[in-house]
Amino acid sequence: MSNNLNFADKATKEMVKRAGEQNLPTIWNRYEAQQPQCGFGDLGLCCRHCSMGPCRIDPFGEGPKVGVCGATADTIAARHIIRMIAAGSSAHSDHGRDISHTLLRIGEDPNCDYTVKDMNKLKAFAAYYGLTGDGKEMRAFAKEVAERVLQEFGQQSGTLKIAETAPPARVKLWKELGLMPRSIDREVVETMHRTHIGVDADYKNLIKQGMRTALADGWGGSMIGTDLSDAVFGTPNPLTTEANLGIMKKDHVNLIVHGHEPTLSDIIAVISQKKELVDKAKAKGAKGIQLGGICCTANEIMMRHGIPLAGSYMQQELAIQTGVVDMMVVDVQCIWPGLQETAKCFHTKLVTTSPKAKMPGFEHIEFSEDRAVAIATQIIETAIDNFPNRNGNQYIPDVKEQLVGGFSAESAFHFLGGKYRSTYRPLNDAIIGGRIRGLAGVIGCSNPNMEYEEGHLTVVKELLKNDVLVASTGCNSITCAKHGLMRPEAAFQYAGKGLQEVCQAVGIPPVLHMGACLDNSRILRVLTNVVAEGGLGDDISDLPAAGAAPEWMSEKAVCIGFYFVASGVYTVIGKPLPVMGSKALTDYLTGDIEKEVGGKWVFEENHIEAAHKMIRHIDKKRKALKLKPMLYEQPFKPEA
Ligand code: SF4
Ligand code: MSK
Repeated sequence: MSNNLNFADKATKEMVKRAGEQNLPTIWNRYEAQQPQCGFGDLGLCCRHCSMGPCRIDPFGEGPKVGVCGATADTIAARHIIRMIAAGSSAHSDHGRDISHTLLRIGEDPNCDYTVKDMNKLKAFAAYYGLTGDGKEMRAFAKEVAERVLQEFGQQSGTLKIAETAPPARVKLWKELGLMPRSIDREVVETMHRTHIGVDADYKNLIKQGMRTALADGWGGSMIGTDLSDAVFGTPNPLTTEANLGIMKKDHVNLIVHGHEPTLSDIIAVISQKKELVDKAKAKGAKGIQLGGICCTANEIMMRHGIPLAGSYMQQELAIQTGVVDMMVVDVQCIWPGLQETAKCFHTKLVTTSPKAKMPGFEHIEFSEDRAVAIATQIIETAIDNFPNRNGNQYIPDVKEQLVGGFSAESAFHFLGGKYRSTYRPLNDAIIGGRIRGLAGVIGCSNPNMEYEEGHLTVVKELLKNDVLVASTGCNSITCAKHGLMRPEAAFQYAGKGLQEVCQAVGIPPVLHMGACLDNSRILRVLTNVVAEGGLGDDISDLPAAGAAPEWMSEKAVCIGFYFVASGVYTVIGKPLPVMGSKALTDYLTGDIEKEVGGKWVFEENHIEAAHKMIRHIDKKRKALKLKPMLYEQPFKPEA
């Protein structure tokens, strides 16, 4: 086994130890079995875009410096990274498209199981498109908005309307640079076209298209997905719940939802405590039904229903290895096909539900929105029926932690504005006055290539200590929740004095859970609202703010990073992007790109140094804005 097994999380530590004793498969074993991984791939120097290849570039020795077609390391690495962006943008944007279709169904089908739960949010969203809904009843309005927003995906002229909600200075810059996304699907298609053999070979021109494709996600597909999810399922408001494997109950039917899209899991959350279903569970010998979530489906239903978080990305098979998961039902993204090998050793039923994601060894119960309640009921009943099939190999780690989660761009700062006033003024004043040093978005996955959660926890704690308020999404949120960083009292334990005062005054934790990885668009909104509130510059790139994904792994994370960079954010990741085989491309992404878009990439594998680089950047922006010195002494004082 790898020596990366020093887990900060006691539940994971216990379960991985048990897995070793029982010879159960884990992600860490599979990672170990892949070593050494391909160095060409790691550096971005392999290409298989045509059958004259595959080609690889020798970065050090006397081997070839170009592919069969003559493509250089710069071209190959740039083409590869923007294909990663296209995949990430597609994943988020397809999710956003599906939610748009749910809204359309609400508009067209009088018997639809969904409704618009937050009409104010829908109206605010519709206003971006000049739609008021005046005189229209709910369904007609839902249809009108859905039809308009669906044009954003496939329109043949103009640019994305929703991207114009970025700060005006940013929109102007994008227009000058030719970065305004034209339509969501078009940018992805054009990226695939340009990276076909014999098309675009200029690395900067490729990256420009990559950024436009990423912006089509962050300020397009993801933002539409987040806003319409809020309209349909409800805009989150802070609530209290629990996180980690210890949320499961031995005497209950445990049903784990996993993936990203909340359309099915939201209905499961709504109906799972219906008397008929609970009675059925009791008839099978259980005391009730316990829902829990993994990955971003977990974040979605935690934010809106308080359903506890069972674990993050890296804990998906460990949940099954407790022996008490009667069903794991999955939708799309971040689900390991390898779960089937674990499930073979237990009674757990694995169920796929999306026609886009079938997996060997999983039962398929296809979800369809026109029968949402009926299918969700069938799924819960199947989980209940499986309860008596448990075998003796059961162990739930007695580890869980409380959290306050469910902050949206509206609710987080409604809080900061006080009970009756929704305004960003107090937040801006706290930054201007030196109580809060700056803002950080810390987000993203975990990866077996580094010590699990060490990156997230080190970066976040170092930022808090230095009075940086942290907004979190995705699996970083689950990690922060599991480690007690999302309890309001956490400010007293981890935050500097200035941040403590702000958290205490408004009753928020120092790390704000802002949702799933789709919901990084909420962080874009927060930054936009801070700019609009005034006093901190005209653009996102003026703000004392930075972003980090210390343990990233997915193509979505690459896309998210690029849309933050293209929005003007200093963006730090742990393991470098697979571009290091091209010095020119690496230098550009971590250097000169900042002169063009105001943001850049930083690769930093030392997590303390990663946090310090973010703070140095925050200080540089504070200085440029001529803000007051910090009110209280700061532990990290960058050299002058
Ligand atoms: Fe090789 Fe060029 Fe084909 Fe890529 S596109 S596989 S570098 S010949
Ligand atoms: S689930 S993309 S591991 S954050 Fe969104 Fe977590 Fe990353 Fe998947």
